[in-house]
Amino acid sequence: MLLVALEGLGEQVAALGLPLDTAAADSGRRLRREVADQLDDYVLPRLRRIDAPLLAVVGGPTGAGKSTLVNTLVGARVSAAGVLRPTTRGAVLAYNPADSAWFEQPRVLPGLARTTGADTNDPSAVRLAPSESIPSGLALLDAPDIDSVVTANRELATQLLAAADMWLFVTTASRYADAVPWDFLRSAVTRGTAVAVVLDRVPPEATDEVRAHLAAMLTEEGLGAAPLFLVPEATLFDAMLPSEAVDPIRSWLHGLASDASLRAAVVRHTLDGAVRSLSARVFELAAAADDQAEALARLRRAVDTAYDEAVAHVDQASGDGSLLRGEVMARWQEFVGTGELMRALESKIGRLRDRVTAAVQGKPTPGDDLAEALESGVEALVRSAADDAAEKAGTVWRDDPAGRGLLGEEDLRRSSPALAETTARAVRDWQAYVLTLVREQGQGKRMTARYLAFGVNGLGLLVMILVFAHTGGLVAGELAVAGGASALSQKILEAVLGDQAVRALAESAREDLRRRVTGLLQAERARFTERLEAAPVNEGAGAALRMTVQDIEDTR
Ligand SMILES: Nc1nc2c(ncn2[C@@H]2O[C@H](COP(=O)(O)OP(=O)(O)OP(=O)(O)O)[C@@H](O)[C@H]2O)c(=O)[nH]1
Ligand SMILES: [Mg+2]
Repeated sequence: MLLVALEGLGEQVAALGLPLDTAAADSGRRLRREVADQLDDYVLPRLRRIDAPLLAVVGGPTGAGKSTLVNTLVGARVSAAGVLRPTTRGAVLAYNPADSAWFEQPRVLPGLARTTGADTNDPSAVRLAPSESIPSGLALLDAPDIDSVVTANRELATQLLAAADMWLFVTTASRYADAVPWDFLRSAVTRGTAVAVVLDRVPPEATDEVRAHLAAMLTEEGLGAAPLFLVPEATLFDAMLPSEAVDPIRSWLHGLASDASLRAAVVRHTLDGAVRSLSARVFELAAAADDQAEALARLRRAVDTAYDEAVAHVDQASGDGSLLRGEVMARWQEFVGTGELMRALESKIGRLRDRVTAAVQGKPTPGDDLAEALESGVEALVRSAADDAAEKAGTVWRDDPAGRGLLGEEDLRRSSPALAETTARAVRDWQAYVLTLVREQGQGKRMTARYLAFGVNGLGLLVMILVFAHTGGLVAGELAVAGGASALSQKILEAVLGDQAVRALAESAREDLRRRVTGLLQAERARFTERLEAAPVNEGAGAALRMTVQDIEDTR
């Protein structure tokens, strides 16, 4: 049950995306790696083989005498000890031949190859040193120095210590107060790893004083219960200490190895501590995952606000007559003339037809100019709305580290360069669509004199004018002109096509324009949202992690 839950945690952690540069991202990414390593290097393999022999990793600073200690306990030079610092560069594993099935297969330290034979300093391999001097049920692993100037050493030592059921921590009487060993011991406390401490090279006259001092330090760091062994300074023989110098350590190890329940207790202590420390870290990791989801939502909100506003603005401005100004009005007046058109319409159609025929068919026809003026009016409206939105969303993203990370080198504070072109095309397509609508509505009326007088193009322009001023909202001066234009358009269209048809036509034209313009702005918005969607942030990841931890805590 616990194994299943922890395997699930491993999968969740491996799948957790932390792509956004939030405040918690760096620590989150570190935690993600640590949690994954602790699961893969120790917790999961240990749970899968709970009855495997106990693995005691001998760790500590360089020159402390780790290899010398292992050699002495084995009673043979299985690991080179030397004056060159650092000496040990690869792992050496000493175990009873009865336990060879456990250690010769890659169940323990699966990342390291097995070698035998002469001394090797290959950091990617573990050298196997089976020996009858090591009791069955327990293995000793000589590790490189933890504070090494050699990066590979430091990394291997860290990996080996992470895989340990127990640390046999070796330091010397002259160096035990150094900072680095204590950083490591503190991490053992955090991880809940069982620790025993060996203090090497203790001058006999200082034994009591040093023991008291070190014991006090251990207690202060939460390691008061750790067994503490002092090894007196002695002359070495064949790279080994006198056998009796390590008697207390040897008999403690033998006692541990021969007592299955004691061994199990050590494993349980370390496993329990590992799972507990995992839980705490996963909670922190979950907070980092929440942070990602929040940042994503924040960035999305900025984009949505900016572009929703742009859509609303264009929607409003394209219907409230704002477009019926300046150039458009000038072209409109050329197209219909002021007042006369209306009168002509009322007094049948004779003069009107002449006028509009000239307008529509002349070269260059005022109708084309008006269509063009409308096109550039819409284009300018869309572009300024898109520029505005890009400026707003782009600035929020620039000012937010998470957004900045998603933008990379890109600056999205302006609308895309292609927008002018796509807008012009969209407006032309809309105009063509309006003409199609007019043709459809004109079925059966095509031969009427009024229809002929305006032609499809002329009526189409009138529809467009109607669309651009349907919601009111004009200021007084403009109202007279633009409102007049729209009222006139409506009158003419109703006279030609009938009121019902005009209403339907204007509605369809309006809807189609709205759809196209919204589409243009959506494409602009997509420059931002595509980046959000490509970021592998799972919004439920934080909650899922917390649930899994709860599950693990309940099972434990
Ligand atoms: N006199 C004396 N020398 C020792 C003792 N322990 C270790 N040495 C010497 O100290 C040096 C370092 O010992 P090693 O056992 O290689 O130390 P280590 O901790 O394995 O060092 P690295 O492999 O570099 O991490 C060697 O020259 C040993 O001979 C001791 O108790 N007494
Ligand atoms: Mg060594």
